[in-house]
Amino acid sequence: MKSLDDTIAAISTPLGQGGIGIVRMSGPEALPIARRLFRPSRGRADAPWPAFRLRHGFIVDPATGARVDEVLAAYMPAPRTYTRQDIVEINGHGGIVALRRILELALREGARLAEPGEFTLRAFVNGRMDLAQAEAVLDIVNAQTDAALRLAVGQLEGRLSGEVRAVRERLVAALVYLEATIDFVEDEIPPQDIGPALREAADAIRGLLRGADQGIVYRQGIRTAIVGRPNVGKSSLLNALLRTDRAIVTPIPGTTRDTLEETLNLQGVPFVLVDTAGIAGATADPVEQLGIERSRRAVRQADLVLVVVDGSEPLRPEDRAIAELTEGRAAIVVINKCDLPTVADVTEFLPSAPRVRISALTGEGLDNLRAAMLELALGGEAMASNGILVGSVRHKEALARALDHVEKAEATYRQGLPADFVTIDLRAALDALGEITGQTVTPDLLDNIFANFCIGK
Ligand SMILES: Nc1nc2c(ncn2[C@@H]2O[C@H](COP(=O)(O)OP(=O)(O)OP(=O)(O)O)[C@@H](O)[C@H]2O)c(=O)[nH]1
Ligand SMILES: [Mg+2]
Repeated sequence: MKSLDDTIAAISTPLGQGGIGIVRMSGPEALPIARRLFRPSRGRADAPWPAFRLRHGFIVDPATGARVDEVLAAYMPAPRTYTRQDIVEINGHGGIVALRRILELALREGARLAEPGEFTLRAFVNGRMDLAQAEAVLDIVNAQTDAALRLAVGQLEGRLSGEVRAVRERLVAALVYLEATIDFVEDEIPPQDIGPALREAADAIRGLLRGADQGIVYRQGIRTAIVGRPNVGKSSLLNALLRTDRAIVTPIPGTTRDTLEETLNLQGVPFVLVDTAGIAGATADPVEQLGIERSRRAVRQADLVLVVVDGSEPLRPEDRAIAELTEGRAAIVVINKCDLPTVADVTEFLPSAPRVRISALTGEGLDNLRAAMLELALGGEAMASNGILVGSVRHKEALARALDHVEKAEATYRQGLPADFVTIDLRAALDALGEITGQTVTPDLLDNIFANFCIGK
């Protein structure tokens, strides 16, 4: 793992032109480096730097004395900071060139460029937050809807961690008792029934797992591919759902040649809509062929497929070929152009999928389509407003493993097997739960988690 004692620096605001941009430094050298670069507009440069206050001044290249930017700078001494280390933040004008210059100067003066998520990694390692909370920081940055944000903030506040800890404490108490019975002769410790504690722990984990599929949906969204043969109205449907003219629509088959993605927020669930090139039978056009290959890939990667057919025409062999592509996936048959007389007979078409008749042109039926999409995504339930929803596949997987071990421990305990049999599973369950909060975590896992962060966070 990277050294935690280096002083790291990064541009912490998005790249591009903005009103302000922030260069952040964390580590023991943050203040000395800042002192070498910063000239206050008032007071002496060598006077003590006031803590937790914004100071106005200039960043100056110490080698040339040239002014680089006019800034507001703040020094936050350890330990009451994000990383629990000394932090200096320099708020420059948002231009990317000036921010890069400030960062370069900080690096030249001895800082090291921060890796993705390294500030938050330090916050975790230095005990300011546990792992689930650190991951919540990433989720807050990435939240696409209010609901996803609410979940992430709840997790940052430690609600999931608190619940997981409570379960761990129960299991630890049971483990301590069992180990005592192994280590001491029976009559030295009062007998205790740990059955109820194991059952309660299992119930609590089951409760967390129950909401996990929904939580993951809110957090990660639903990849929704819109597929169909050319000209059935896929792009029109995308536009109608988004209420924009995002995609080009023409009466010419083969208008959309590449996939196009846009996020739709339906009651807090982010649906990543993917408009695709119409899948035709045989085509000689190489561009069209590539587009069609992408459409097939979009179906393979989708959580949900909207299979669009033109209701004003009989179904064609291509429609059936497309239907076959969706096998094994959640799909909705969207019968479009219902403002025209209906001709298509869809009774035999993807018989197990729900079907919705719409007109992308007039907007008719779109409410039913939205309802059907939500139904498939959430199984008909809305998010519990105060419940804890596990929103990450990683957490869900760890919980499932923990539950498995607790159930095994319960079974061996009830069979009256020697305590060692039970403690093996209790330890494994504790390890699995510890992966969520970070109490038991491997460096590889940490690297994996923090690699998803952006630099400067
Ligand atoms: N009457 C009627 N026409 C529609 C409807 N939806 C789309 N159209 C028309 O159908 C034609 C094709 O629409 P697009 O949205 O471009 O179809 P597409 O499936 O994206 O086509 P490709 O990109 O070529 O695969 C356009 O002329 C649309 O105006 C509808 O609900 N009713
Ligand atoms: Mg199109």
